[in-house]
Order: sequence, then structure tokens, then C-alpha cells
Amino acid sequence: MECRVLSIQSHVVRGYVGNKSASFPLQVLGFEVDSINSVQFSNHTGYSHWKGQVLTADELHVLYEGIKLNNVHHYDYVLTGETHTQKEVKICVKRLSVFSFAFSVCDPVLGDHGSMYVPENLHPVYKNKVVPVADIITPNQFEAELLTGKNISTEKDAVEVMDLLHKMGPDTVVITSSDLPSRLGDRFLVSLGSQRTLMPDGTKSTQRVRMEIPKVDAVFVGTGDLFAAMLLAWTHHYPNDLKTACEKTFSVMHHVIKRTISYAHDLAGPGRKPSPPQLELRMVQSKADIEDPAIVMEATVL
Ligand code: ATP
Ligand code: PLP
Ligand code: PXL
Repeated sequence: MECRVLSIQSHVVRGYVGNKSASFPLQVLGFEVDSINSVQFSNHTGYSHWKGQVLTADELHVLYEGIKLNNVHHYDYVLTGETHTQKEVKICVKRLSVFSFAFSVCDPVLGDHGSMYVPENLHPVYKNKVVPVADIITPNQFEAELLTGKNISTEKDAVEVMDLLHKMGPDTVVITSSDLPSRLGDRFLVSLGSQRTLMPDGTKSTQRVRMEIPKVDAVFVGTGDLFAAMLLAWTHHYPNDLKTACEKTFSVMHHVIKRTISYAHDLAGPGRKPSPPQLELRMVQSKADIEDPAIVMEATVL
């Protein structure tokens, strides 16, 4: 059956973040993707220069009106991620009240490793308006801590934080990366997931998984957006099997990142650090891996 996703994210002319990072892989997997570009920038903000426009709440409303007049405002999934500005946060909240959708996937982008992308006064909006209506969320450790007010120093802490996040609304939570020590050594990072399922007898059961991901020594941009899109796709196909959905999702990430870093090193030359344009995700080149990812990442059920 056809599955239609409304993706409200950034557009960039050059490169792969936001909608440029989410649409192609979802389409390759057979999803219909309707996109609203919350910003249109020349490139992501990690380059030396960037220019462009931000969609206003009024402009979003006009687009919504057009869609609604034609009675095509019903979606299976709404996907939102980045919210760089106050305006975008408002848009993110507004979309919740106008479009009709069955499931919502949200990457609550607030910051990473102690540095904030979003001003602190907007955090309550995420806590009270965005996370409660999300079915699937993909915070990093820092974002999970900010949303719950609880620090993660051990795996037990992370499980408690994911339980708190479930209590706030989402049935599926994946902490995309953490500083927890990996059993495989310091060249791996740990990611944890938790999924609450309603059983036929009315009780709730929770599946929790851990992934150990080989670290690549570079900063990628757009990986969070690709991750959320792929978790949407694979939880759609495996709705009650977080282990398989995570293995597919993290395997895609691994293939794309490997291809990207290898090409970036070729471009940069021996001993030189690749630049942001050289590190743009090799998305089109990864089409076959996105369609049918060879499983190279195994999840451990906790
Ligand atoms: P945000 O929530 O702010 O979008 P994030 O921390 O959730 O960010 P990323 O840091 O982009 O998202 O990571 C998403 C996924 O991309 C990780 O789970 C991992 O699979 C992959 N990834 C990103 N950077 C690296 C890296 N340097 N080495 C290995 N994997 C990476
Ligand atoms: N850097 C900046 C300035 C950002 O705004 C974002 C996300 O919005 C990121 C990095 C993270 O991007 P991603 O998680 O998609 O790699
Ligand atoms: O989520 C990554 C992202 C999305 N959109 C824009 C960005 C970035 C990261 O820098 O600049 C416009």
C-alpha cells in the first residue's frame, strides 16, 4: 500500500541536509514524499558562507491552504527535524495543528556535546508541544538529557531516560549517539533504542537494543536527517521489531558514511583534513545500499 510522507525540513541548493537528505532515500524505498522547505539556503551552515531565506509561518499557512482546498492534506507520516530559528520552531509546532497524519517522526535538534543550536527559552516548546505528539524521536545523548532533565552516565541511566521519553509520548526512541563506553573499545560509539508495544492483552512491552558503531574521524552534516528518514522507513516495514529496524538503519548509515569519507579523503589528498563541501554525503552514489542495505551492524537486545 502506498505510504505518503510530509517532510518539513530545510532545502539546500548544494549538498545534503534536511529534505535533500531525507527525500531521495525515502523515494528510493518507494515512499511518496511531499516536501515543504522550511528554509532555502545555498548550503548548510557549516560552510564558510551561507545565504538564503526562511519560510515564515504565514507562508507555510498559504501552502497548507492550497493543499487543504484540494483535500490532499492527509498523511501517513509527518517528518520534521532541524529548527534553526525561532520562526522554524513555530512552523514545527504549527504543522502539528493543521496537517492530518497517522504518525509523526521528529529529530529534536537542540544541540550536541553541550553546545546549543536552539536558544534555551525554546526548550519548553519541544518538551510540551513537539515531543508529546511524536511517535518516533531520534535525539542524541545531549538532546535526550535536555528533554528529560536527567544526565546519562551509565547504560542504566540511558534506559531510564528512554523510559521518561516514552512517558512524554513517543513509543519509539533511539538515542543516535552517546558517550557511553563501548564493549568494543574507544573506536566505537554506543547508540541505544527503546520501543514500547501494546500487546493484544492490553499490557505494554518494551524492547531495548544497543548498537556499537565504528567512529569515523570527521564531522558529517545531514546524517541526523538521513537517520530519521531511514528509521521512519524501516520501522514502517518492521513496526514491532526495533532490532531489525535499527540494524537496517545503522547499516545504511555505515555504507553512506564509508563511501563519503573515502571520497572526501580522495578529494582532500594525503594527510589533509576534508572540508565541509568535500564531506557532503555521497547520497546518489549510495542508491543500491539504501534500497537493500547489507546488514553490517548487529543490534544487541538488552
Ligand atoms: P541531531 O539530533 O542534532 O540531528 P544527531 O547527533 O542525532 O544529531 P548525528 O550525530 O548526525 O545525529 O548522527 C546520526 C547517525 O549518523 C549516528 O547514529 C551514526 O550512525 C551516524 N554518524 C554520524 N557521524 C558519525 C561519525 N563521525 N562516525 C560514525 N557514524 C556517524
Ligand atoms: N550543525 C548545525 C549548525 C546544525 O544546525 C545541525 C542540525 O541542524 C547539525 C550540525 C547536525 O546535523 P546532522 O545531525 O543532520 O548531521
Ligand atoms: O540538520 C542539519 C541541517 C539542516 N538544515 C540546515 C543546516 C543543517 C546543519 O548545518 O545548516 C540549513
